[in-house]
Amino acid sequence: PNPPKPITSGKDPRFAPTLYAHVGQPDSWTLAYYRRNGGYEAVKRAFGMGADAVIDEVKKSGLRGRGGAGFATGLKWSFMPLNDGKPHYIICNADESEPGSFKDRYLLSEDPHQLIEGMLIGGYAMRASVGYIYIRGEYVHAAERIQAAIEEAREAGLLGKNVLNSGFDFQLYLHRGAGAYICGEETALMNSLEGLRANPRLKPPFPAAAGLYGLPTTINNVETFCAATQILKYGAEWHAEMGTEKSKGMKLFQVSGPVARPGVYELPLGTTFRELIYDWAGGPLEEMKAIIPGGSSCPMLRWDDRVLDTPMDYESVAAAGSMLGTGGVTVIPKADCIVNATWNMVRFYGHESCGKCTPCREGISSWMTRMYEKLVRGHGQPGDVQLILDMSENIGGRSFCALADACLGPVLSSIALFREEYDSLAQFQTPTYPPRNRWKDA
Ligand code: L3W
Repeated sequence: PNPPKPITSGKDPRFAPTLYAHVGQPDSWTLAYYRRNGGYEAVKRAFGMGADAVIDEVKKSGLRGRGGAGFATGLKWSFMPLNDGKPHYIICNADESEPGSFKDRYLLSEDPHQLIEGMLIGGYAMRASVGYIYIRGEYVHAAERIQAAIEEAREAGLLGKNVLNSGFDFQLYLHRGAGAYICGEETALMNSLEGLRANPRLKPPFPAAAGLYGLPTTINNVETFCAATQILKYGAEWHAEMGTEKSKGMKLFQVSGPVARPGVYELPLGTTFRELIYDWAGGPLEEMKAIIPGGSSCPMLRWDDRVLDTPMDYESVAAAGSMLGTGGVTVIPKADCIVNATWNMVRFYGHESCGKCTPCREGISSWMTRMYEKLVRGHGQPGDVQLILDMSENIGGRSFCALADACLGPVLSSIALFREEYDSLAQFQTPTYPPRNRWKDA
């Protein structure tokens, strides 16, 4: 089919939303609606091309993982062994818990068949006959919609044995988490699926070599699978035309904080922060001082012209000193206390640490959280900021998974940018009274 006509007034009229095209439409989550709008045509095209050609198509499209790391999707798919005779698994990571990220929940609840089709395409390409959607426990409504969509698809012969008479068998299961952020880390997620405690595993081996139940597994984010559906529908060239040289396609950007219209916006990679915040999100409602580009794990940047004019693609945001992450943009107003805002994030990571390794368990959950509490509660002493920096040095790069490093993103960046705010809270002197000389006084 021809690429869709723009339904928004984007700066570049070639680009129209596809991932979110049906979000908000009545009955968009039903199979009847999805089919009326060209649903399950992409997977038919995939079956016609053959599995290897599907992987090549995804490689050609330039799609990169939308969960935060931006790893090349086609390359990841090609890591799966082809003819090893073992069962293969694919998993959709729907454990969206990163503060500032809320794009997947609407894909899940409003367009579940787009995801199921993407997983069919992935499963077919990677010779996996079983797929799991691991959804965070708090997404109750989305889980109900996904479960209903899976059942509808199964009844229509889109899941199960011999999907659409292609000879390909594919079973899909929904698994609900119980509210732990760490389950979004891919190896912890697999442990949780296996019924174990959600502690991360050592990498390598990467999941493609030894994943779920020790078998070849590929894990992709919700948006990544949905993008695969669109790529198979409109072609790799269509996808590769959007975005920048190394960051191709459309991306779901999220804006939170005091702006006129916070929400999710589907825009080409490479759109500037200024365009997202001013033209789409309606502009800030008060004076701003900082911006978190991609979810709380990504270091914050100063709110200035240089940062606002930075294109939101993986390379440019990295060059500006942060990460694009999930594209969850949070703006921080000038009037907010940066130490308090950072404490909020530190508390989150401290609470979510799985406790497996010492730097994270003792460093983040205990020491870092207490140091911030001390500062914010007015007991900060000279030397406390340096102590936080020393602690960070002993935590960074020394933990088992990325959670502790993720916490250092906001900590180190906020100290680097707003040291004076920290120092102003580290002034408290322990009162010392001259010891009373009872004899002399007498
Ligand atoms: C085979 C290799 N596979 C890498 C695979 C790896 C994984 C993917 C990316 O964290 C980031 C994190 C958060 N052979 C491979 C290989 N792979 N090398 O590629 O791997 P990696 O390790 O770069 O990242 P990750 O551990 O998946 C993801 C950041 O995302 N983040 C958090 C997001 C939270 C959400 C959410 O709530 N929805 O997405 C935000 O920025 O800091 O850096 O599959 O196996 N040689």
